[in-house]
Amino acid sequence: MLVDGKWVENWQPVQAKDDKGGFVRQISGFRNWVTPDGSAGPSGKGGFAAETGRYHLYVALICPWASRTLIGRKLKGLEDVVSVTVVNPVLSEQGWRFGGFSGSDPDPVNGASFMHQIYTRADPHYSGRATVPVLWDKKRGTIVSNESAEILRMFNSGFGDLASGPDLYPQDLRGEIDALNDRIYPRLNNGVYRAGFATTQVAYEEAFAEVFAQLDELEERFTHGGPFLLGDRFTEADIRLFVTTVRFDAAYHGLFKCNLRRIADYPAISGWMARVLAISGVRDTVSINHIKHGYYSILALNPTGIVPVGPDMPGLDPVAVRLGGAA
Ligand SMILES: N[C@@H](CCC(=O)N[C@@H](CS)C(=O)NCC(=O)O)C(=O)O
Repeated sequence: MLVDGKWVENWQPVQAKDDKGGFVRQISGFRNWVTPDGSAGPSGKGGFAAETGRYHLYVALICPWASRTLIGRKLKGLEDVVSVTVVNPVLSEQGWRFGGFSGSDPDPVNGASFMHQIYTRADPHYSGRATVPVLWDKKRGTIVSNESAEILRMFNSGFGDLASGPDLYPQDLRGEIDALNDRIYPRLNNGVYRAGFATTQVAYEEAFAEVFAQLDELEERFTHGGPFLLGDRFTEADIRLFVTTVRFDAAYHGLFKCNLRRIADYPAISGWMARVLAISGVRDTVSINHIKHGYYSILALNPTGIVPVGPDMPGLDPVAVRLGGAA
C-alpha cells in the first residue's frame, strides 16, 4: 500500500483484520461525483461535469467491485463516453500493474506501470491501498472516485443525456434496492472475502454461515419470484449480486473455502444468473480466465500459485476444449 505517497515494499494482499481475526475492508478515499452540470454530488467536491471523452475507468476483470462499474458502463451505453483500461489480473509485489497478460492493456492515459502511480498522481501524499476501480478525470488530472457503488450510480444518472439504457436505480424502488444491498453486501459480496481472508477459525465459520444463509434466502426468493431481484425490472441490486455469483464456483468455492454448495447447486439462482448473462453486453464483462488467474495468484492463500483447470462453466469458460472434450 501507499504511505504518504510512497509504496511500502512489504505489500500484503490480505487486508486489515479486526481483533477476532476478521477481514476489514478499507474505506474508499476519493468520493467525488460526475454530475450533468458539474455541481457537487452527495459527497466530495464539484467540478466534474459529464463530458464525452473526459473520463477514464481503470478496472480489473478479477474484481467484483470493478465489474459493477463495467456492467453499468455497458448497460448505460457509455462505452464511447468513458474509456477503459483493464489491469493485469495477477497481483504483483507492487499491486495492480498494466499489460503483460492476455486482455490487459498498457495505461494509455497516464503511461503508468502500476496502479499505485495513478493514486500518487492524484495525490502525492496519498496513504492507503491502490484499489480498482478508479474513475480518472483526464481534464483535471485527478481521481474522481474509487468507490464502485458510487461510480455505478454516476453511470446510471450522472451523465445525463450522454447515457441511455434502463434506469438501474429507479426512484420508486430505491428503498427496496438499498435494503437488499445492505443485506447482501456484508453477508455475501463481502462475506466471501470475510471467509477467505479470515485468520481465525471462528471468523471464517461466522462468515461461511452468513454466505450460505444468504444464498439459501436468495434461492427462496428466485424460486417464488423473479425474473430479477425486484421483479420485472433489472436494477443495480442484480448487478451487485451477479458480480459475486459469477465468481463463486471458479474462485470463492475453492480459494475462499466457501464450499458447502456451488452456485450450480442452486437451480433458481443459476436460472437468474443465466438471465443476467443473457442481457446484451453483460457476458463481455466476464473473464473466468482473469478471475481464476487473479484470485489464485494471491500467494498468501495459494503459495504455489497453481491455477485450477476447472470447474467447467458452460458458456463461460472453455475447459472442455482445453481438456480435449466437446465444446
Ligand atoms: N470500496 C472499493 C473496494 C475496491 C477493492 O477492494 N478492490 C480490490 C480488488 S477486488 C483491490 O483493488 N485490491 C487491491 C489492494 O487491496 O491492494 C470499491 O468497492 O470500489
